[in-house]
Amino acid sequence: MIKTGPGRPTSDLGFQRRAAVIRDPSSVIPYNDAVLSFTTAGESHGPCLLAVVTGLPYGSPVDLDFVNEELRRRQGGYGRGPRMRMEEDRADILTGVRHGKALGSPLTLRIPNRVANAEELPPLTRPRPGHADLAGALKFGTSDARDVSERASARETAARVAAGALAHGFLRNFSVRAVGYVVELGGRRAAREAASADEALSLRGASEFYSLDAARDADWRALVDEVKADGDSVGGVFEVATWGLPPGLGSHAGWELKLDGALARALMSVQTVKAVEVGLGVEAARRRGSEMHDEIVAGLERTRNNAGGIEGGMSNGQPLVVRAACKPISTLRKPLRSVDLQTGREETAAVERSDVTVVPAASVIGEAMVAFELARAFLDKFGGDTYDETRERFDAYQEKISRLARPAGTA
Ligand code: EPS
Repeated sequence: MIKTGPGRPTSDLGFQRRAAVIRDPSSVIPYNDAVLSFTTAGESHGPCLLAVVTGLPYGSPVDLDFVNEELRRRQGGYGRGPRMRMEEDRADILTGVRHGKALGSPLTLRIPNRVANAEELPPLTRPRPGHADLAGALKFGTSDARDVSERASARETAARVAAGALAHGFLRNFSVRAVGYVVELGGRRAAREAASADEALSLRGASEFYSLDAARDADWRALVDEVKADGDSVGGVFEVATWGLPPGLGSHAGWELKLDGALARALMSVQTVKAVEVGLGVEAARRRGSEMHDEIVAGLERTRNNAGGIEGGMSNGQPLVVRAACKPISTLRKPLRSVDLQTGREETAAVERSDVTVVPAASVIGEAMVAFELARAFLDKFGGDTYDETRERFDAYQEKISRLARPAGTA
């Protein structure tokens, strides 16, 4: 018997290969058929956006309606800019699916852009503070930051949502459901209690800000209107809660295998995000151990969930709770100071069409990124070549852990 990856004894060659790839930090590169992964391609005003997903087992049902519903949600939320009224984001599948099921080959999703005028856009020479413009222009040695902003734009997140919703659709077959919602806008907090995914979804569906507290909408709307009238922008915080996650996803055995590390990286990579928390997050630093840790009681239940569903880099069977803080969007109608890269003179920053706030949209993007990372960890533990193999392994594991949770001597 060979020991591979995180302490997993196996003689199964498929598993051996998967574990070897996971152990390699370069496993985040796409086009690896043993690990669920995705990459995106496309510019904000190019012909289309693409997401290429690899590693979805053969025979997995592909729920394109769910993908398109999430794409529609990403375009919405109060505070979005005019571009969202010009686009109608819908994905079609170019490769990797037959009769509604994954072929186990690279799966390509395409979202056409209606506004596809990248070639006609003027140079962007006055970098916007907060945007990728200046760092990217310096990196490439160009005075036209348009070459950078076309790709740095949050328009790219449409492709992430498509890939994430595809992975989320896969997880939903195993009763794992992630719900992203806004918990704070411009420093004003919303209530965020929900006992189940169904309750969270129904509360969220009532709010035009995708919060669990529609009673907050009027106040937040007034805030966005005020900020807009000032030519300014506003940020906030979203949370993603996931119900139904089995324990043991991720691993304590290596830094690169930890689930919280993977989630933090995925969320931190979203365009507006400046901070990520798990469970109590920063607040944990202010508590004593006795006030922080979640006691374990009979049936392996927990008295509370301050850990946010992750201990030792692994899911622990509690709902997973992560939060991300979004900065205010960096394109301002009343622009900040900048320097023209062609003349070297101080000028005001470029003003581009933009949103006042993207926190509701960011909650959709965050949900997609979380779902994708969870699906990757799920398939690392249970995956095989086919959907049926994954299901068999998942069912056997569920049976095994339910025996552990039963007190000795009970049936
Ligand atoms: C976005 C599309 C963009 C912006 C926004 C998000 O479209 P356009 O630049 O044509 O108006 O509305 O981009 C940014 C927030 C950014 O910083 O670049 C989208 O599809 O989400």
